[in-house]
Amino acid sequence: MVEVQVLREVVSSESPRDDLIRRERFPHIWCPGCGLGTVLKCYVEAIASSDIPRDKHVIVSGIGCSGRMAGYVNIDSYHVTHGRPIAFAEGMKIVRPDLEVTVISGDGDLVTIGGNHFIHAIRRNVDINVFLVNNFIYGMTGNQYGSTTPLGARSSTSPYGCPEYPFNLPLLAAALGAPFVARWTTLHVRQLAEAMKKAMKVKGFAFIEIISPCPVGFGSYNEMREGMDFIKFFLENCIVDHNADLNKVAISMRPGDPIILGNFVEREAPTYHDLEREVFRKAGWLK
Ligand SMILES: Cc1ncc(C[n+]2csc(CCOP(=O)(O)OP(=O)(O)O)c2C)c(N)n1
Ligand code: SF4
Repeated sequence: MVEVQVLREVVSSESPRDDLIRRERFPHIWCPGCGLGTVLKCYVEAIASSDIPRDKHVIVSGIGCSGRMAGYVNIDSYHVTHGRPIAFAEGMKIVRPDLEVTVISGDGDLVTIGGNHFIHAIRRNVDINVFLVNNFIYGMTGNQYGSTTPLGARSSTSPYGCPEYPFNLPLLAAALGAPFVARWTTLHVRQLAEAMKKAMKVKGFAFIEIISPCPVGFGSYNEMREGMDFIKFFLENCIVDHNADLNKVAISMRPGDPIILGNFVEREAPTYHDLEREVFRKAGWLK
């Protein structure tokens, strides 16, 4: 009873970013200790402090706990089929280049089922932001392992340890030519919101891997049953190194193995939209 009362008070209290949040949809679906609320907070802070008008921001999410993000942000938002938010966002940006299109979704959605769209959008340097929430597992559907689950980590489908090597996502994105590549955790709130703001300014594919606590899913299989267990783990194991050798930033989630964070790549490269316009000009379709 006391908990319900506290929840009501939290839901009814005001926040300076209320206009950017769909409060009528609260309480949200996320578990206690989940990192997704912090990701939402950082995203609305980045929107509010960006110099891009609010009605130009668009969010696209796929399916999963992380995929519910689009439902809570009070801007034009799209909740699309599993694995397809990047494809959807690419199409929208091509038709409406004036929009600031951001994909926020999970690791399962964006690089396991949706991995093909991820690599091709980066290869083309489509001008969108992709903020991937990595909780190392398929949270919503019962904690199966996916392409980011660390080698040896337990899940409902790997009770004796995951037998696969995970993606090293900053290395993958950088190798494909992304002009902006960063990684932060939900403990690093200020750096994460700043990185999101930077990403919004980048011309081209801007990628942030957000390491996020999932105490109810990944944590329950790997002895981190409380949100605070993750926060403590991040405090003890994260190292910020903007110039890190990206060959060495794979995550094991084993105590003592660092999680390397930073804004790793910041460079300029012609975007798909620039190159397409050049072709149209040569063909005489544009002046
Ligand atoms: C085509 C299709 N396949 C499978 C599913 C079932 N499904 C829904 S959410 C999900 C996992 C999402 O995992 P992730 O993106 O990591 O998000 P999380 O829930 O961990 O935040 C799956 C497999 C689906 N909805 N559609
Ligand atoms: S299952 Fe994990 S990711 Fe999903 S809401 Fe719960 S803590 Fe968050």
